[in-house]
Amino acid sequence: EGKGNDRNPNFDFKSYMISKAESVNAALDVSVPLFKPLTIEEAVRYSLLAGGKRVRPLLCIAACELVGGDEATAMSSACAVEMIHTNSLIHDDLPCMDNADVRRGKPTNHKVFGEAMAVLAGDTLHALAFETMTVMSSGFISPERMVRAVTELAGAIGTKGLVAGQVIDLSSEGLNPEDAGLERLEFIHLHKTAALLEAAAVIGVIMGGGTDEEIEKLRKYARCIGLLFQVVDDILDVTKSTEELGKSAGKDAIAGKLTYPRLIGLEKSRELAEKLRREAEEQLLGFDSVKATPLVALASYIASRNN
Ligand code: GRG
Repeated sequence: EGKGNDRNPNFDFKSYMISKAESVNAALDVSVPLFKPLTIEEAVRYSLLAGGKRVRPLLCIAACELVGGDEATAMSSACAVEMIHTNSLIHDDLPCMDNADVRRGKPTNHKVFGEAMAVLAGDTLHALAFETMTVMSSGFISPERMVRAVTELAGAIGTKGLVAGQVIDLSSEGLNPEDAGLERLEFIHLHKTAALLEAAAVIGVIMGGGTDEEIEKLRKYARCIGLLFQVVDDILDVTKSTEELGKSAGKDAIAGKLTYPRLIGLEKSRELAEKLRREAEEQLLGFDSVKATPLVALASYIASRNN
């Protein structure tokens, strides 16, 4: 399990993921040095280095490598995308949003450093993302490509991206899931989850010197795996809650969260997941099949994860 795939039987995705995550973690570590007074840098490092899966940086690097670029060229952008992601998680967990106590297996940022510091840690990551990607990449790529990449990342955050998804998500609270509709659910996922994955992939292609056509293929690939991630998440919510009824894993399903199985049923949700995985893979057909291997494996990993 997890070792190899059809096109490249010797490819081990788990090892690939771990080794990329290690490079990203090392780059993130040096991107936020500790200055005195310590609190704000500590708060930033606490969440940034808390050990997420680093899917977005991996996607950025793999997309860059797909079109012939290398890891080093994509690294600062990969870190920038992860900084924006961490920023969104810290703010999402605040009492005025999701009011969450635990994130990445640790107490949330505001639980440890207080709400004011958590807001500021998020703001710091937002600024640091753009500083990191622009300062660290100058000399690697043309100013024109850099501007395009910055525009792409900015676009994924605001009212065309994360913020839009969060606004609609917050305004859906208390709606009867049956009345909320599939369109609303898809809007939320396309903005809260897919938008930043799209930016990660597209920026990777831009850094690697890819064409407009390649950019759009990777955009579509990332949109599919973003939705796939959420459909699988919803399916796991249901299957877990029936397996261990009443335990915390199934809490959301029981509380009446808006999910795919709730709207279209479990069987149709599984079909949708398979369709999205296939659609994601199709976007990679025109590329060098060895270079596409990590991205094919990423789609399969997201489709078949079971916790
Ligand atoms: C200030 C950038 C910013 C945004 C404000 C708070 C907000 C608007 C949006 C919330 C966005 C959000 C929390 C989306 C959830 C996306 C998601 C699928 C999170 C889980 O991602 P994983 O599984 O987590 O990749 P790890 O911890 O592995 O990185």
